[in-house]
Amino acid sequence: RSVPLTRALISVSDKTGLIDFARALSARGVELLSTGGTAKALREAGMSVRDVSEVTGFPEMMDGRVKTLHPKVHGGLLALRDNDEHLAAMKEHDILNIDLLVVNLYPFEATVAKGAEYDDCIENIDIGGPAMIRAAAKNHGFVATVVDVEDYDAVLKELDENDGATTLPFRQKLAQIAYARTAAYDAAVSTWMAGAIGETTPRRRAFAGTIAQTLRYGENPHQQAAFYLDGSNRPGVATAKQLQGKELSYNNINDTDAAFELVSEFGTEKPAVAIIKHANPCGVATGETVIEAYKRAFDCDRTSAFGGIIALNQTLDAETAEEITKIFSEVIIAPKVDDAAKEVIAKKKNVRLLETGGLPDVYAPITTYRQVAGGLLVQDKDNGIITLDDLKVVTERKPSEQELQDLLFAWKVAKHVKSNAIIYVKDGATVGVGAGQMSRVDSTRIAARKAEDMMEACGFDKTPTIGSVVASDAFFPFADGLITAAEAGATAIIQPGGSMRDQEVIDAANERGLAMVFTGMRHFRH
Ligand code: 93A
Repeated sequence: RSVPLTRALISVSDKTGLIDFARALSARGVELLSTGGTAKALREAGMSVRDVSEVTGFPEMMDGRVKTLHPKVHGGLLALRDNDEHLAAMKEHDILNIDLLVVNLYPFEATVAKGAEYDDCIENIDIGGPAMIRAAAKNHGFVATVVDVEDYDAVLKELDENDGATTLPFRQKLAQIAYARTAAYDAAVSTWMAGAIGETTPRRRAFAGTIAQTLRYGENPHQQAAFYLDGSNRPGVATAKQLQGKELSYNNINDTDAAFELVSEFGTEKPAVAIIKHANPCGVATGETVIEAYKRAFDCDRTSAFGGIIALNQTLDAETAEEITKIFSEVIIAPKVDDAAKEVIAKKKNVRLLETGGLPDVYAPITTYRQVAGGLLVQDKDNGIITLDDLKVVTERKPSEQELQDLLFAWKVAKHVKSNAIIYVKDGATVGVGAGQMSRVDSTRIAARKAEDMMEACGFDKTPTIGSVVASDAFFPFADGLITAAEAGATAIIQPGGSMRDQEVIDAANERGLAMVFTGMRHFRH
């Protein structure tokens, strides 16, 4: 069904491309109706346009809160052009048909993103715009709805190909886009409000996203993919400035996020570095200097670090950049990169370098989503914190001061490792990471074996796990995992506790002189 385009209502906050588009519509004989600011812009460009207020017979009022909310507008958008009663109502009430609606909404997401005050955000919730969009999109049998500047050209093309009319498939496509926009808009409002009033229950949250980038492909080259921003402006891969290198891929974004979220756990008190492969850390370390932290993280698993993603919690300096670029890395992300470091990295054209401007508040309430067939799993982000006071010593021997510090370090890392997660740590650096195994004892073995490999590769005089501490993301169901850790040289263990066989595990620790603490909290990550 083709509908000739005779009249358009244009009401846009983002006036990009407006003049050219409106002029092209005018040139095709389309009458233009507009709201205040839009009409003004069009008149200034020398176009003739009718004010919506003239059509409705009502002035725009209440600071513009009421501009288009009027039966003359909504009747013109909603009337079925093939329904005699609708046509009679139009005639009786002097309602003009509107065949094209061009609206882009008050910039709510941008207002939130720039950190505006509560009242300013509220004022930027568009009411009339979404109402018109929903009305026009519902009536796509007759009305075309444009909500995106990027679709202006497609409208002109459609008109040219159809003798000044729009076709039903075209209007359907636009209607689908229109509802996606109003849904995302309201989700953004709801998400912002949740944050503004401190509502952390994820039960009634909607996904809000605006597209940031169409990705070349997804996890694999045969999958299509895109990257959406949630509007929270959280420092990290989504908001970082890319200083150099190729476009980020789907996997890069996923891994870079894992890396930066992990390293952000360490604040900025002491330099920390995390190296990530396939969303799991293959080395995490603190150090007195950034380069020291990097070297120690690298030594955890030099083999896996190749082609990894490196995250820093502090400024990347030239010395560290030199060290990092000795091997190939996919991405480097840091709060800041100093000029000398930029020059060093510039020599490696393929390395993607990201600057975030800061660290996120890692304990801010955030909702996470995971799709399952036929549904969506929604939960609070794992923001569990364990401090010294929460630890319960369950063995005869108490951990030493150094062991305690390392246990807490290992526990922090464990939260970011896929289950079953086992992390060996010594002096503020991981020395073995066992991730993603179906059996906990396998994770314990793998991490220890990798550490042995590193003894040879790095020329250490003994296996790095000797004298280390171990974190387990969930309880040891049997003593075998703990025994394996003890055999690898571990001296202390941190784990949630809560197994039916806790006593067996505690006995095994005592027999071997290990110290063990329970957290009472687990960190599954799947
Ligand atoms: O405050 S509103 O929710 N009330 C309305 O009745 C209304 N009608 C259109 N905002 C309203 N609009 C919005 O005004 C449009 O969605 C558009 O973003 C903006 C355009 O205003 P102007 O033409 O004055 O620049």
